Amino acid sequence: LELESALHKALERGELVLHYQPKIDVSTGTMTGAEALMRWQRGDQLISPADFIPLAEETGLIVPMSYWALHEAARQAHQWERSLGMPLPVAVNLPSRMFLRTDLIDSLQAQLAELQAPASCLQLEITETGLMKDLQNVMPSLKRLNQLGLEISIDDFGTGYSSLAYLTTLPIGELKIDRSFIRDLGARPESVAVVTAIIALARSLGLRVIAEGVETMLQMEVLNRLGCSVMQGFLFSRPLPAADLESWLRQTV
Ligand code: G
Ligand code: G
Ligand code: MN
Ligand code: NA
Repeated sequence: LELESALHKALERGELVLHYQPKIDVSTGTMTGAEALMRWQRGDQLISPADFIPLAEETGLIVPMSYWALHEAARQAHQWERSLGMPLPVAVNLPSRMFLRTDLIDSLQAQLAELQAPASCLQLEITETGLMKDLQNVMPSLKRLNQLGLEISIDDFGTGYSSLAYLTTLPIGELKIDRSFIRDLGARPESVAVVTAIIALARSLGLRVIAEGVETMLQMEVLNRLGCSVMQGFLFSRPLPAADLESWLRQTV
């Protein structure tokens, strides 16, 4: 209960921050976007979302926190688009319950209008498990978001028992291969098989594919050889504060 009220205050006081992890296309050496990952700056402590997102979900605080994250990510993406002279979409992680809210579309539209930002500056990540748990109810919302111009990405793909038949009807743009398969790429032939299958699936459905959790050159090379050139992971950069990502970008890409 103490943590709950502290988290509530954190949101009001602006103690939540977004860090950004770049998505890299290794075939062109360019940054194609970034994923926003939330942290709680509590005094001089930086608290991981693993330690407060579950509580936020339980208490419903995740709703205002998600709206805050969407606004902040859109603001930052729009600023990068103007300062870098190219679109740099920022992906926000949303729990499936956000897609069930009747106010999601209107709120997003209002936020984008206020920022004068295009819908394409945001990408929305929903986990495969969250999506499949509530597919029928989430679907109309995905359709409207897609019509608005927001790309949907399925996070942790390969862990959540997707109905492949449904996948063909979903208005999604990207599959994000779960980190567990990337981690074992050099060691387990089974992981190579799963990753190969996901890449083929994405290709045949006309979806983009990205690998997350890339930590080694070997993983990068295997992925690139298998046909997945867009990647995210500690090999390239940890999630960074916006200003640090800008310095990283100037030095690296
Ligand atoms: O960045 P890190 O590895 O610490 O994130 C841990 C977990 O918290 C990941 O599963 C990530 O998806 C989740 N997470 C990070 N930021 C957000 C957020 O803004 N909203 C939600 N719902 N989850 C987040
Ligand atoms: O659940 P989601 O996929 O959104 O979680 C992203 C989480 O993965 C973040 O907490 C981020 O810090 C973490 N992450 C990003 N890149 C790597 C990586 O290369 N290795 C590991 N172990 N974690 C990573
Ligand atoms: Mn994610
Ligand atoms: Na993930």
